Amino acid sequence: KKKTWCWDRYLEEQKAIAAPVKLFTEHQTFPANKNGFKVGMRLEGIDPLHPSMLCVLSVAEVLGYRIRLHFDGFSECYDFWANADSPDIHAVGWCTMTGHKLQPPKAYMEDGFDWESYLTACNVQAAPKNLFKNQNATVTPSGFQVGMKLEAVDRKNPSLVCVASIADIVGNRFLVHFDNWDDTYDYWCNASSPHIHPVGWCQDNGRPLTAPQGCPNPESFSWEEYLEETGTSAVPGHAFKVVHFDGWSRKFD
Ligand code: MLZ
Repeated sequence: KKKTWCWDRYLEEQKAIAAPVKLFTEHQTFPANKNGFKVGMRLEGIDPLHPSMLCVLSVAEVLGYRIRLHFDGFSECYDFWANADSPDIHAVGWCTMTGHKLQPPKAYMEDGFDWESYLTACNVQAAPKNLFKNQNATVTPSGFQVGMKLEAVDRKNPSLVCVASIADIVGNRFLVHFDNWDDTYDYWCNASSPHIHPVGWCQDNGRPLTAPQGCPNPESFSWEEYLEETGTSAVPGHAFKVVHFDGWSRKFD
């Protein structure tokens, strides 16, 4: 007969100890730390599968410091979990304020969407502004500008370092987009991310660089020609923060 699995016996068998609760942040402690979000509240947030898009979301479930977010008008299968202090979520009106396009609920795609009439029509509340943390990081990472080029790890295919662009900047984070690929490969990161490198890094380190999709001669891709053709510039080397890992380090100009 199969015994039911339990932590106490498992730890004993493995001669292991549980990581002490005090090592965890309040965000990871469950379920003691409540957050102020309530089911039904509306907000704006980044679609994890399309990180370039900001969408109309509602709080579908609250569990400790976590909230389940739902895309208004879409199937529940796209719901996702976020921490209450996630930098990926914003109060109603944030897109208008920052000049971002807001993806409306499905039924509103053709017609105009505006928050005020939507909230009234649905008889729902916007999540209060004071619930949004991490919204004050207005220090833009110096040296990074939208449109600048860099070399970045494709996090879905981590063996590839590819030609990429800065597609958006919010607070201290920016959106890495891969040239001529769709936005499902995009990701948000900051200047000290280990996944990003300045133009020329692959060459300097004897690593292959993946050219933009559809590049006629990917083998003979040249940054110099590409920057010239596209009328763009490279993110300056000094913008990248040097990151040291155990056993290796890298240095930039
Ligand atoms: N095998 C994958 C690679 C995609 C690489 C994209 N890098 C941004 C494909 O061809 O879909």
